[in-house]
Amino acid sequence: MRAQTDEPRAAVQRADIPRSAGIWAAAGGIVSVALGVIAGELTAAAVSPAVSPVTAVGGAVIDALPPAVKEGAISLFGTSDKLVFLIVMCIVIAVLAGAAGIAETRRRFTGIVGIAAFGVIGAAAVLTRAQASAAALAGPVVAALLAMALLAFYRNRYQRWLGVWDPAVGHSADRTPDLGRPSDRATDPDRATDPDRSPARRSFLQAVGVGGAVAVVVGIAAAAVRSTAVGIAQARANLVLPAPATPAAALPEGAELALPHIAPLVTPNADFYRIDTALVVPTVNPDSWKLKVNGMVDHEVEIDLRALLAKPLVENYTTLACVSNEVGGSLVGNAKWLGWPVRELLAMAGVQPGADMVLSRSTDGFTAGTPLEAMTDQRNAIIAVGMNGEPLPQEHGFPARLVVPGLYGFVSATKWVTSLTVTRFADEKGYWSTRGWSDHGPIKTQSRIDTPRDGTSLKTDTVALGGVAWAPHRGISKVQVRADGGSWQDAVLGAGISKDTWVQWTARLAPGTGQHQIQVRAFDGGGEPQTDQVAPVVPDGASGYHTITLQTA
Ligand SMILES: Nc1nc2c(c(=O)[nH]1)N[C@H]1C(S)=C(S)[C@@H](COP(=O)(O)O)O[C@H]1N2
Ligand SMILES: [Mo]
Repeated sequence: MRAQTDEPRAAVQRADIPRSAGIWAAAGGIVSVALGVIAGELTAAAVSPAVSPVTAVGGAVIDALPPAVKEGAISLFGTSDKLVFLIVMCIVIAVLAGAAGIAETRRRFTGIVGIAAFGVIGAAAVLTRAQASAAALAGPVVAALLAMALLAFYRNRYQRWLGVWDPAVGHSADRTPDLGRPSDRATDPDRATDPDRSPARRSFLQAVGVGGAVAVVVGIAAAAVRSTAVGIAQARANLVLPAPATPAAALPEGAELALPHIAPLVTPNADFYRIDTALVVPTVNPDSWKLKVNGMVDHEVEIDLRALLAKPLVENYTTLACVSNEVGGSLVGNAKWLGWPVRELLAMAGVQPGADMVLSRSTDGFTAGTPLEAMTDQRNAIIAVGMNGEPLPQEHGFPARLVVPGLYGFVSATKWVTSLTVTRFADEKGYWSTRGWSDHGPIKTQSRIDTPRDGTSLKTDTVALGGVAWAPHRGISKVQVRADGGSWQDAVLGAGISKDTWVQWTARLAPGTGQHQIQVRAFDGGGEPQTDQVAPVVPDGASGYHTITLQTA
């Protein structure tokens, strides 16, 4: 044992273990875990397609993060936050796998027990997913068992390479490095006195190389298999939306201010902000998609996509906003949505007295609690299938989502929606409302300066300003700007589409030369000004005036 090692033997150990051995031990761990994870993903794809072990772990981590950290990630990485998260997760897994590989060669079973622990964590994570059944456990279990078996295999090869395999006993020594006496090793034909040249070394390295190659090839194949997503993209491309029974009116003359650098009146789909908790965009097969209505209803009803598309569809512009939008932020957009009024579907089911909330649920387990009233009054609350003349993009909820004018997305805009449960606020809560956000989420009146950008230096002493203002479902009646806390001046408003959409505005200020603070504020359709009270995004949306600093000459 190492503790009793006498000096000459210790010297042999140091000399005989090649520097690269630790790296190869780590590589063995990484290959073992990679192959295990791939096998687990394939198993999951076969027996429980809705739950992937890797994204389940990632999703569980995301769910467990405090809202402040999530907000931080959103503002740091924007829409690429998921890709960054997945990459970080892969790196963390690889580092842990490498550590398990090294640990296992130092002391048998330490790495294997580590992997087993991860298997348990993976199993727990899949069970937290909304779509999980007992079958979902197969993925992490297969992943962990295969990784453990492979790690044992690599450890044996590794120890054999470094000369600790004891053929008499048939298993390797308890600890490495424990190289035995050089003279013993020389008697084994498999071992050369120089471990860098032994056949055992070649055999170990080959095993790592072959395993790595298999991991890459099967990994790519598995990714291809997983892209049933591709099939669904195809189905989406082939889907022909019916003409609306009630088309949106043409944009009014002058609604779009022909000013550069202001957000366009209608946000193109490719530029529309995306916010959701899904690590991988949920793929929902339009042929099997159904929307169920249950809960406090006279009779449960269910509608599939064909039936939905056969309904008289309405088309309307609605501005969607995220509660996580900072003052001046870009998590807001305006699109032309095509869909069927939610109130019609609720009427088919027959809402019972006493209900005051509709809990909508998506395939990925996200839920939103919307006031029943917002879905039964005359506003354009719809089950949307189209966005700006196309089927919903996959990341915006294909094949169907909710759009409810006037409410932040977290309490209304469920994407990939599959059920509506009529219930009461006293009985149920939506996803974010159990995580520090409020139950109700009316969109606060807000305005934003798009041009000039904050910090710009101008060569003139007059400033041409432009931006957008929104108070969905209340409308915007007035926008004002001011410099350095002076008197407010009215901006010119675009014609506007409806009270459910934002308006563009433009204004001119002549604050003189120097450095200036420019502010904007909006008034809703009832003449109510937006508040100057500064509030953070949590729990019910940011408020305060968007303020920029300019230098004029
Ligand atoms: N299934 C699902 N739907 C969801 C979410 C989600 O995380 N999952 N996020 C909501 C939030 S917080 C917002 S702001 C809107 C954003 O919709 P968009 O990504 O189409 O802009 O979707 C809502 N619908
Ligand atoms: Mo949101």
